[in-house]
Amino acid sequence: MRRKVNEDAAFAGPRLLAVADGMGGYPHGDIASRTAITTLAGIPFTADPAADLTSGVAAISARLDDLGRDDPAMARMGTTLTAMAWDGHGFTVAHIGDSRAYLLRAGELHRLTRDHTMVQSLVEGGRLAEGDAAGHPQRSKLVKALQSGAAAEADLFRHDAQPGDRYLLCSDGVSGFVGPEEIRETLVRAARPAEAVKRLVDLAALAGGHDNATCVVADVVAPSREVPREPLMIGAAREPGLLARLTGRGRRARRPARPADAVAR
Ligand SMILES: [Mn+2]
Repeated sequence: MRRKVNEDAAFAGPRLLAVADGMGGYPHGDIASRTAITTLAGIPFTADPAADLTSGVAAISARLDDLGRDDPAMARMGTTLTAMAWDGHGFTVAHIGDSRAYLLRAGELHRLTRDHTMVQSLVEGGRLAEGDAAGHPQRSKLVKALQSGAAAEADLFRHDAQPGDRYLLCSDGVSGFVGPEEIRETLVRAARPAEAVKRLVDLAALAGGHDNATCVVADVVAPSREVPREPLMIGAAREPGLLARLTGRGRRARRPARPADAVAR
């Protein structure tokens, strides 16, 4: 089963990887996730991605507030956001909600982000076993999101990359239905990011995933490799005209490559 409206949106370019998932419980999650992705995609990233992401998150929040003020139906709409901005040696990560960023390095899967969910708080407080979290009926209940009329409190941190690293950003429509070992195996086996993306979305569907499943996979490669530069915008964020915004930017020693592949269903 799939939702009629895709509430996920994503962006994959040489300087920016991002996934946003419209928050359930209020209408217009698709507008909120699209606002997050198109706002970030419009930012001219500088040598200070942390500052860029901080102002980007503030700009998204202000835009959501404006939309909510103009139309009461949008007054509480919200979205998750997991975004990674490349600086030539690693990423600055901005994260709020329950979309996730993973790293595959030397065959091991590492989760880079912490879910802002009630269930995650229960797990950390020792009141719920980690293994019971994925099937918990309240697992999608967010304690933080980018929401119209609310303060934006995203986690912000830097992460060093290495050539050979493979990164996955995904919405809970993937991570809620495909277990960590399956994610790891898929990322290990896929020769190219596009294969991993397709397989993960297929696995989410096979597992009976009833949510939009969106992911972005990117490889970090050595500087000599020829890298396609065309950014890709998908899901609720697909709007021709914004696609070329990031091309020609970021001539750096290393960059996430091939470029990133992404798909949304
Ligand atoms: Mn979702």
